[in-house]
Amino acid sequence: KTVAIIGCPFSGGQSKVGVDEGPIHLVEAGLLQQLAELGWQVSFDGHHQFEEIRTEDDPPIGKLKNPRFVSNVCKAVAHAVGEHAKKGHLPLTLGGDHSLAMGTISGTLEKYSDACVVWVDAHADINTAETTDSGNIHGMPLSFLLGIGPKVDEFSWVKPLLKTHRLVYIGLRDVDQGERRILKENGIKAFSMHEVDKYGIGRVVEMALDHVNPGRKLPIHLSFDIDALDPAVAPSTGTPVRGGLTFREGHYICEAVYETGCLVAVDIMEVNPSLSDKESVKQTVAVGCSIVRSALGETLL
Ligand code: DIR
Ligand code: MN
Ligand code: MN
Ligand code: MN
Repeated sequence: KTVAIIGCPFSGGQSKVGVDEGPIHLVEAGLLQQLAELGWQVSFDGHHQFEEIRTEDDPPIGKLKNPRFVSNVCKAVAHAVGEHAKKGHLPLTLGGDHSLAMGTISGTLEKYSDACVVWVDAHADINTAETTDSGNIHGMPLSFLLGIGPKVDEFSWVKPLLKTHRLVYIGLRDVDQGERRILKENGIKAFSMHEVDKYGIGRVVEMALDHVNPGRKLPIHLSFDIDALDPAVAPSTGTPVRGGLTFREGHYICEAVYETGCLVAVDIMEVNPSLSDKESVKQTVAVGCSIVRSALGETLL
């Protein structure tokens, strides 16, 4: 079994500097050796260099910020993920901001057209070019993947191959009005922190998987935004929201997804080492590594 590391130092999908340093810190913290110790063959040929495909002039399209740069980067990432997946490797994408998931999930769907997505996040990341307040594309990747909202020429390469019933959320607690409407109108299943409190994480993960993957036969793409975790657990991230997943709840989700045997791709996103003090950064990077280890089979016993 081979895990292909796709390091994506990219921050163009949101406005805070530093999230592009996330993948560098995760690798420097020893993530690759840790995965090797779990028995994985680790393939890594260096972080992607996206500056080369930055467009000179990238004015907003409507409200969308850095649209050409985000599009070019995600297209390159889709290709990288797709190629690794076709070799039978498990692509592990290190972000970078969550707009990158437009690329990673497109890549996964190239190889596994029936893949489902488990999206772990404080946010729904399903705004459209119309509903977005911020214009930050990291709040929008799912609308493009699902084909919801107005078409944007620049993103025409993103095929709307993801079906609403193949997407499930865990951890939501900061969902915009427009996003609430989209979730409702499209019948998209979401387990917010309210459901985590009500049912406990064990039942929530079981219900989430029953929804997107009833027979546990479909490939699973796990997209994990570190801000799903409580800010006390993972403080160094661009848009922290209190009332998040505990350390164990976050790890449990990953362990349970790994146990299905269906996992084909993982994203770990939004670790921003330039936010908050040195200890907090160290803690957040360490949690990012351990979340990934749980998703790739680390057990407690
Ligand atoms: C907000 C924040 N919903 C937006 N989204 C974030 O900008 O669309 N996603 N922070 O991770
Ligand atoms: Mn590679
Ligand atoms: Mn996100
Ligand atoms: Mn988020």
